[in-house]
Amino acid sequence: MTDAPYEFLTPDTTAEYIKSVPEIATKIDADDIVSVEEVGDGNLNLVFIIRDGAGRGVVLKQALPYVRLVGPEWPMTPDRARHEAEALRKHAELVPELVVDLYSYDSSRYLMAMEDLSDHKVWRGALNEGLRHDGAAAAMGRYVGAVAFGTSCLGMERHDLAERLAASVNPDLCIITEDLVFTEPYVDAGRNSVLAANEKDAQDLANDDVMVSEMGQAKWAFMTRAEALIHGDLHTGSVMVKGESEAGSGAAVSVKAFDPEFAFYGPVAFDLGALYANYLIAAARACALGDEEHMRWTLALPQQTWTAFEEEFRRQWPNRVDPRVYRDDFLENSLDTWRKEAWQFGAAKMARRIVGLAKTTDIETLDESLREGAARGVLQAARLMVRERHNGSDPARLVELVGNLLERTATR
Ligand code: SR1
Ligand code: MG
Repeated sequence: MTDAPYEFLTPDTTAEYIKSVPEIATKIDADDIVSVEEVGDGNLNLVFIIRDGAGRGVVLKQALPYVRLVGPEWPMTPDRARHEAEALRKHAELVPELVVDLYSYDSSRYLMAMEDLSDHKVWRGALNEGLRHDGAAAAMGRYVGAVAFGTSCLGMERHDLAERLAASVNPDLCIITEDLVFTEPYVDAGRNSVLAANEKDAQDLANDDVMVSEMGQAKWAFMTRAEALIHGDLHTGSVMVKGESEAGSGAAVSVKAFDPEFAFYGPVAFDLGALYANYLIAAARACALGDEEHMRWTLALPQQTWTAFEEEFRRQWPNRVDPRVYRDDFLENSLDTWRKEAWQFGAAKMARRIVGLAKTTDIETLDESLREGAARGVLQAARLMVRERHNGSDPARLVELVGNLLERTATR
């Protein structure tokens, strides 16, 4: 489905556009633009960073009516930009310091203006460089916890919730996830690819009855459980981090989620699983490169995210809108369910990034000889996680379970 044609931004039209929108005209001097950079390295959109002579900047992001990664032959509703803008606004009501600041949304051109975070790094890139941002995983756990509580029936009045839920139905983007994350790694639709050396690993994954059965459960949860307005694509490429040192490492002084175009009312643990998966993929890279220290650091991140998530959710719990039947047993059951589901969704996200469309630079930029073992390790870790989650879902267990496996499968 493509919506009506609309004007696409070009480097030459950004200044004129900025002048026409009062919310951004004050953020930057459109008569003194010194650079316009197209930096859209995601799979879907156009992204420009515009700077003026005084060093101020804004980001303009426009949804194209197709999937950029593939081209116009894969049409995709640009209304995803509205979902992104609405999720950013709602999430910013809850944790403004953990979300990129949205200045304006233009529904006629599916175009957002937002703060320039050029003094931050995309977390995936930082992880690939071996940089550490202590506290970033906890910040994202707190973000997921605040969103889980604040956008659910625990944190919202029922009419507001129903209206928000209805407006958040995001079928085209959800279908991408249903297909690419939960289905195609097991039933190839012609979009899968792996190194020749990993073909048997991909076959073993697709033939793994336990894994496929777990993916059926996970897909069902994704398609039916409207728990909260989740981010929907919370991988490390959807997080910006700023370290305390110039080099960009050390304690994270700022951590911001962005790019929630896949947002919808879905299962809370899906966002946790996305984070876990991408931490473990970063660990596979570090292991392949023989960077034991960075591997250990990344393997500890799931636990940091979970702990902060749980703390935030428990902190909010006394404020629930209607405590009549949502008693403490409900809290404990919910946390138990999400703790376990985070492993399952994490496994789904790991397998898709190795076998399916839209892979990660963590693995893809490795030399082929190293990539073979890293890819194998991630796939085997996913298969182990769907089994082991039933034996204890404390994410601290992932350190040894996944760490040992990655060491065994490495081809360095
Ligand atoms: C066709 S879009 C491919 C992927 O890019 C996004 O980041 C989502 O993860 C999606 O699955
Ligand atoms: Mg994205």
